[in-house]
Amino acid sequence: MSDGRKTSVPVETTAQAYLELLRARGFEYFFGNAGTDFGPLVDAFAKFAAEGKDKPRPITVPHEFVAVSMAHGVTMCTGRPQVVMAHTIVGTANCAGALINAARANIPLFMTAGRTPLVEAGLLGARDLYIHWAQEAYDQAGIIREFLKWDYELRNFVQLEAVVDRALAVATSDPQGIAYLTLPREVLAEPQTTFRFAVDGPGGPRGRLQPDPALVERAAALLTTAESPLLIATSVGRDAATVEALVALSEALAIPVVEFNPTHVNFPTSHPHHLGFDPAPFLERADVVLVAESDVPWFPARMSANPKARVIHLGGDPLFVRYPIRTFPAALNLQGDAASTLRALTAAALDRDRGTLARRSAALHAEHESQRAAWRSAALAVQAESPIDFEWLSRCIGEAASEETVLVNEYDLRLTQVDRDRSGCFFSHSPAGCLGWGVSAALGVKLAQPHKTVIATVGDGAYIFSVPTAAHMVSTVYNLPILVVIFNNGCWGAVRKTTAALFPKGWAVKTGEFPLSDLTPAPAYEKIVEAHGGYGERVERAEQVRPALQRALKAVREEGRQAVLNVICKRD
Ligand SMILES: Cc1ncc(C[n+]2csc(CCOP(=O)(O)OP(=O)(O)O)c2C)c(N)n1
Repeated sequence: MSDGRKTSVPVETTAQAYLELLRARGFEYFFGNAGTDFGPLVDAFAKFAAEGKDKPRPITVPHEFVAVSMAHGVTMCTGRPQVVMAHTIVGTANCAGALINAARANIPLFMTAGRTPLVEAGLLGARDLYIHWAQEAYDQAGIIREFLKWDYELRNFVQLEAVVDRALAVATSDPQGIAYLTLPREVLAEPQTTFRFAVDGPGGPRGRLQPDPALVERAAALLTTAESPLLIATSVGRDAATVEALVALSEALAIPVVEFNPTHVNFPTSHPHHLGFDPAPFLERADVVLVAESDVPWFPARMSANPKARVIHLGGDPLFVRYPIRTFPAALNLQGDAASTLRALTAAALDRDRGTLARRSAALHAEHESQRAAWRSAALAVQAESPIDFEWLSRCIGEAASEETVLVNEYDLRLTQVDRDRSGCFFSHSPAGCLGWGVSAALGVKLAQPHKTVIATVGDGAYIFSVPTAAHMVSTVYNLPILVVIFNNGCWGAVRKTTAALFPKGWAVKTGEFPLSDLTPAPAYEKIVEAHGGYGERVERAEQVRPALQRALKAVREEGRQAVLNVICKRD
């Protein structure tokens, strides 16, 4: 908690003061993609290095999409916000897709950008290059404002501490998101002598938002008396404490849990109450549905919920107010910290006769077992097929994952084929799904947790979107060996599948031609990593998958080299 203590440091410029402040506020990394606006910061970082100050550590990232996605990756496994800095309007534009991902995933992020010099002459840092005129916009933050919680421009040195602290407070308050600050060159370059600031920053802990106790009681009564309750979770595991709370509630009332499009481990997959990833079979009979941090608990166009079901939504923002349209039925909206809400629900649960609960739990267990048997058979049925099936490849990755492995999935890994029991052993793409995130997010995870083995699972499409040269270069320079497994089906399968689903008897299905979705002839993706000194291998036959994974993991774990497996898969 802040005790208001102040400290003073000698500084020569505002930029140096800014870095001192970031250091004091505990920022670990500074992901930068620099331009002519960065001069004062480049110089300040050089001074920092000469003084042996290693935090925030500057990380040079040669594409902004990679920089933001790496910061996303660090924060999703540590919870701690990072700083990214891009170059003026153009760098901000390159960040946009990754920022949309971070915003929809509620990643707290301090996003900053240079701002072309304000004045045309007369101040240190004034315009002196051709680009300095055209790189000014009437509203730089407007490029991405819809996905920000807050934006501001640093006007002068006097407000430096207040502005940075406000950005941090806003970004980390629930629901968490992005604060965006522009930094004019003259302000950063302005000469200073001393910087005096509060050691801890203002404001004590904000605490966890508690749900309305009266609503908790009503929800608990509904859940307790339900004959066929159902719990659907998507991102509730963002906070590891919530997983335990979810297990306790599920066990107390024998409620099955379905993870629909999970972004985190929400509930251990081997728990007998885990009933997979598709709510459809359970929705029709469920009389009470608890939706836990799930923006889309089911697809109304494809699955029908029991029209009489009482639906309870819980989470920091159960209405997802930033989504223009989202109208799932809601008997109750429990707004509040998810872990606290789940604990309160468990505590408020009424007595239910033990016989009923035991019978229900046994039925869930049986269903759980038969699901697993079916999933296993589905993978074994295609284990000899080449081109390789996604199910078999996913199963082999699941087997190869050890206790200390983190899977970072961008779409293609089949969740039914991997165990996801420990919090933090799995992350998936943002609900916004701007492709290219997976490889860089995995680099962020490796940066935050160097002792872990990190495997990114991506499609060939997603790999191309990930700006591979920039990502592999950062991996080499900062010693971040990860394994990337490319599920290479030679196309944008999602585009083909949705076309076929829309028009099952249409021209594309009839002719077998799906224009605008083909990614062949494909390059030898495994050679790209080789150019970066990494281990690359093309895998064409099903029986090669397991040994190839072992070879690649050996390169990563024992040789400290990044690796890419280009696995030739069949099209759906
Ligand atoms: C930046 C961006 N552009 C386009 C899309 C639309 N899109 C969604 S999935 C997909 C195909 C992804 O291809 P791949 O990664 O190879 O996976 P596959 O669908 O083949 O399994 C595309 C193009 C997107 N989500 N993001």
